Amino acid sequence: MRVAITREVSSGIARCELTHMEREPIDIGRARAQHAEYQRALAALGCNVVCLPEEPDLPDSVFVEDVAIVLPEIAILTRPGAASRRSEVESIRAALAPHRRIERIDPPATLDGGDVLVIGRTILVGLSSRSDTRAVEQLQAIVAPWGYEVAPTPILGCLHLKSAVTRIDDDCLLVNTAWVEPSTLPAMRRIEIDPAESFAANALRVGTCVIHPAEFARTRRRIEAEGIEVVPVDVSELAKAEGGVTCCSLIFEAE
Ligand code: CIR
Repeated sequence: MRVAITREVSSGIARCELTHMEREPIDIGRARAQHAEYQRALAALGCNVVCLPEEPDLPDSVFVEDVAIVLPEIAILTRPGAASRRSEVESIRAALAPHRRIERIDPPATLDGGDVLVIGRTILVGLSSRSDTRAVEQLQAIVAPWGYEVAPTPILGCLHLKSAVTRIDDDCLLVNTAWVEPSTLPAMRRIEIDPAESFAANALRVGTCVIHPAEFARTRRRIEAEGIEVVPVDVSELAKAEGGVTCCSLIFEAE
């Protein structure tokens, strides 16, 4: 069974963290409707969606990806780089506990799941304003028993590694080369985003399809031209909180 953990959009989302974006009014009703559509897309792609209740006092809590890394063998709770997000961790621990043995990143290290990209036995970790080398060292020690190598990866000008690069097929990355230097990535087939669509590298692979923000039609055509099926979802309101499609779910296989 494929599980997708999500969380309702917080009524406090207007107070979200912003790093590279100007604050714009967020229409909460629209954000919730888009989030519901996103969850329907996950369900249509075979996910058993487990939606956690709203956390009014945790503005960014819809972005569950940042709080945990779920590997087939173990789950690792992160210590988010933004102090305002650290209380998001406990309810995610409870949601993951039935499915995985759980470890955690300890202070003073910080790590956001948005900086973590797993490619086979390589775990890339973006060195961002949220994730540091102490977290890289801790993560390496936690995952070493299963043969994973953690690779710190510099990024420039974006929030998270997965703002700059995501995996869209077994052998293919979707990349914004303005935000990550391709030579620091594993040698794989690469599709570059359309340069007019800076935020288009964040795609969510589910099975053989990818969920991708509907507004990035040029990049979508590039992905489809490579024979990959795209499910466009409008997440424009959540994007005002600096979130993309990967950050709204934690997807893993469970018994
Ligand atoms: C934050 O700054 O933490 C949130 N406003 C956005 C987090 C987006 N998460 C992600 O891309 N993984």
